[in-house]
Amino acid sequence: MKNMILFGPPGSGKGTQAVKLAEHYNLLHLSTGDMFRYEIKNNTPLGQRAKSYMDKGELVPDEITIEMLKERVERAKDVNGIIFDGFPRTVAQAEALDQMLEEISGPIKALLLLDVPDEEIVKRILLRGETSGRKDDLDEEIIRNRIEVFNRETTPVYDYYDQKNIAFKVDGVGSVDEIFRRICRTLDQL
Ligand code: B4P
Repeated sequence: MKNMILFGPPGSGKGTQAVKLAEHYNLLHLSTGDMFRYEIKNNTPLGQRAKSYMDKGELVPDEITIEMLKERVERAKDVNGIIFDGFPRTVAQAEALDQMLEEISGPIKALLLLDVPDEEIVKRILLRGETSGRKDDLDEEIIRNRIEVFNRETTPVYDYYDQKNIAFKVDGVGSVDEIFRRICRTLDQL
């Protein structure tokens, strides 16, 4: 497996599974959410711009996100492959990703959607909010806005890769290890 996308609504377990998959398949894990949180923690100009969107549960504008990701992908020339976590979240980001991978390394081999019902997501994120210190995890209204943004702006990304016959759905409810095994089974069959 070379380059792949871990896809799904907020709180579907992308970050959780990406860490395990990166280790198992020896891939570089790139999470745009983690990158933004790092910039915010260090109070950089990029972090200051991203924070206003993230706190409301909105997407950070494409031009900021694509530029930041491109810089990281360019630095990753010698890796075995990349697991993209939380990117792309819009069709414009997907098109930009395809273009940058064409220039730099191989194409996306698979997109895996972690399928989790809305009510389970709200429960998980509120629970994480008790310890994460993330403003976007604390307020149910903001969490529901993140789900709405996902349904409106991000789900078309699934169709974009489905048209290329490389989009797969995995049941995202169950224990972390069960879900990990489901994802590996899907990937190993490719
Ligand atoms: P992300 O950091 O991508 O955050 P996420 O969607 O909340 O997390 P994820 O799905 O990774 O869930 P996790 O494994 O942590 O994005 C945050 C914000 O950044 C976005 O709202 C946006 O503003 C901005 N952003 C990021 N990328 C962007 C982009 N490309 N374009 C524009 N804006 C962008 O799991 C969640 C919780 O569930 C955890 O507490 C975990 O312990 C728990 N959990 C995991 N698996 C479980 C299981 N099987 N059962 C029960 N609980 C489980």
